[in-house]
Amino acid sequence: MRITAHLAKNFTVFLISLCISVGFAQAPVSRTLEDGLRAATAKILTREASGQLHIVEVDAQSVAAAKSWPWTRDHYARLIRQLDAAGARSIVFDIAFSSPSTLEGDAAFAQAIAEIDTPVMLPTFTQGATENSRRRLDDLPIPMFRENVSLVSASVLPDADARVRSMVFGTVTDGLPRPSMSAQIAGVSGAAHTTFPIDYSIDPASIPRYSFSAVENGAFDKAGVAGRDIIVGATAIELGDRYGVPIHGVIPGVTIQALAAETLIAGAPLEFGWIPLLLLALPLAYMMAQSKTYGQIAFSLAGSSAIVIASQAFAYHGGRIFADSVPALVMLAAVALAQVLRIIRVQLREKAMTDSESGLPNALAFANASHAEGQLVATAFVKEFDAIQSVVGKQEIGNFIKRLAEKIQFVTGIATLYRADTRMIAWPHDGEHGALIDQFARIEKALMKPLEIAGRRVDVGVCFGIASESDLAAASRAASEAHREGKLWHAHEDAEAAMVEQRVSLMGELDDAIEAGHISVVYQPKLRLSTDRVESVEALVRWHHPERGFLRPDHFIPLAEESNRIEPLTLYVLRKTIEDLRDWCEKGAIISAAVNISAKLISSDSFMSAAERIVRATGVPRDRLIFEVTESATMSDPETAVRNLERFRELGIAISMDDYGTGQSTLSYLQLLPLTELKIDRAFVEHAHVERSDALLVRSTIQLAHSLGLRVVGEGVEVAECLDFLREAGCDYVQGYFVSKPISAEELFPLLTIADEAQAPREAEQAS
Ligand code: G
Ligand code: G
Ligand code: MN
Repeated sequence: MRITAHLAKNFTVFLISLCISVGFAQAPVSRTLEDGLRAATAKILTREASGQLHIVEVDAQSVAAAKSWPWTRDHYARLIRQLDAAGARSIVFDIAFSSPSTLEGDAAFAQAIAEIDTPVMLPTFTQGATENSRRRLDDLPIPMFRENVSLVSASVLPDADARVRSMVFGTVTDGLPRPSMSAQIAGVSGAAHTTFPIDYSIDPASIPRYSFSAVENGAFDKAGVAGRDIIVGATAIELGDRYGVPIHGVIPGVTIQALAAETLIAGAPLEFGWIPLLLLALPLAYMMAQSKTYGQIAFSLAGSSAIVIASQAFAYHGGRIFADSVPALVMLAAVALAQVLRIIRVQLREKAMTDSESGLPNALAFANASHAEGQLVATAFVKEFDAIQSVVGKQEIGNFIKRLAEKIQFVTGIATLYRADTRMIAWPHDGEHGALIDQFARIEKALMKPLEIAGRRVDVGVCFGIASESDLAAASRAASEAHREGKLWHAHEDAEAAMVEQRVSLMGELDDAIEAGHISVVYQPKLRLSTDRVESVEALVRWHHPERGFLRPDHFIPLAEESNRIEPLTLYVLRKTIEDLRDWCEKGAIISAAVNISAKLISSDSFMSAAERIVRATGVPRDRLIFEVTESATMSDPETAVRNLERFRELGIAISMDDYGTGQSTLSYLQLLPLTELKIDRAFVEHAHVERSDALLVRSTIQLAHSLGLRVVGEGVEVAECLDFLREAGCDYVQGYFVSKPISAEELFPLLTIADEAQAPREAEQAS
């Protein structure tokens, strides 16, 4: 579909260009350009005359020597006798003999013609009877000369611009067809009144010349004349027989006749017209139509034109073929112009689809992008946009949007984000709603760390909108709605309906999933830096859904929280963890294990008592079980939280503060809670070894935690440098992909330290 449309568009451009060039071929200006081009080529590719043709010129010197003008014709008589004696092959006169002169002179010439062996040719001219008249008068030599000569046509026909470019093969004079002088000399025949172009690349100076008076007096190179064709004509300026021609300026008619004859001697040229080179230009133009940049177009146009002109020159010089190139060049220029216009249009279109501040594609670009059926669209709405703008300044706002987009891109992995509106960034989403909501949560988390804009740290709050069928406007409205309601996200009605359905069905399956064993628990090691051993782990839940495949906890934990299914799920994880923990302890491992406890459960009495029952029934070793709670979980209702956490403490469960740094807790607040451990959030740890501000925060947090008697875990350690940094900063434990990914209980056990082995370091530590 696209390809045919593309071809059709190309074809139209071609057709229009072709019409322009064909139209141009008919225009007089085309002829002018063509003549100019031919002249230029002829000037560069000059050639020598054949040497067969010699000129005897009635030059100024000869006229001066004769002392009177017109001279009497006995001069001609002496001339032809000399030439005959020297063995000339033929003698042609480009001088009119149409009126009588002196009796003796004329008689002497007539007699000489009759007596010599060399054939003599005299000219006939065709002239207008009066200026502007169409009737033509034929101008023949007087009868007494006509006896022993052949008559040749010597008419010269200048073009409209008074330049002589072509010559006829022959004319009809006095009712008889006669060859032109040049056709006769070259021995070429052609139909009367058809013309051939004179080859002005032949250098007139290479035609041998003799002064009339010298020949008449026998003072010339006789051997040089033997066997040659001689053409006699006037070159003296005062005799006036001169015409304008291309390249050589104004030259005597006899020289034109000689060049015309030389043209035919070299082989009659062929006029091929403009079609062959236009055909050659077609594939070149097609190639040019593939150019994508101005540079390519210029290069292609120059190259194609050079090929056309070189072909023209080669045909002319090598094959004596005259081919016109102007229509072909016009065709190339037209296609180049069309291509330039196309690029300009694409650029304008791109400009219209780009947000000038941030350089991101805009809403128009979103509308023009192709979207899969049923694709969702998400928008992020920047809260307090005006305040941010006044802080970073108007000129940095684009930069701000770009940085924000990068952050979202980093979390979502989406290739193209759009600036849907001043304060809104949008992106398409192909998967389920649930995954999108995970993304929102992760973006929100990533933005807990301020953005760095022009040296300023900017706190950004966002909320989100979702709509289905790529309805950007609906998604934007939904995001505004979320903002109004103070929620993290809001879904447009259609999207909401689909989500509710998905959620209900997923949560309906959760209970069965536990029963069916689709829910499992994996453990991510926390490495203790003082011993370089794994002495603690975090339990992380996994759901292997039979149809949907592996579901991320980020996806179903929030759903479980909302639909009151988090309690049974957490109790399941707790039971499983305690089971494994006891198993490891019985085998002598030094290990503690942490379970994540959602905010909701901390203040839930039913969860409290259920957890209490399990812990009492199984009797886990004191302080080997840890509950990880997040900062925000405890802050909504601190009193209840503190009371409940105290109850866990009494059961011998250690409390760890998860994701530290992403909330707003203060030192005094931390003191309220019965904590054992502080986990610094991944967002700060990840780059602490390269980013100064992060390093500072991590160091001061470690100091603070130590002063409160807490041990510190650094989360999200992915590289050795980061681990080294934390060790140097005094961190107690590290967790992250560099140490290990979350692994199964079976995979974990070999990594653990068995009590006997660890005896020595343990004792040493206690002693200190
Ligand atoms: O490892 P992972 O991608 O699994 O964890 C994603 C998020 O889900 C983490 O923030 C983690 O705290 C949370 N999570 C994992 N398992 C549990 C669980 O059993 N209960 C709760 N409440 N959160 C969990
Ligand atoms: O929020 P909580 O502390 O429960 O987070 C655990 C989450 O962190 C899990 O999703 C786990 O897969 C992830 N995680 C653990 N180590 C790393 C790490 O080194 N890099 C990254 N990017 N994620 C990690
Ligand atoms: Mn955790």
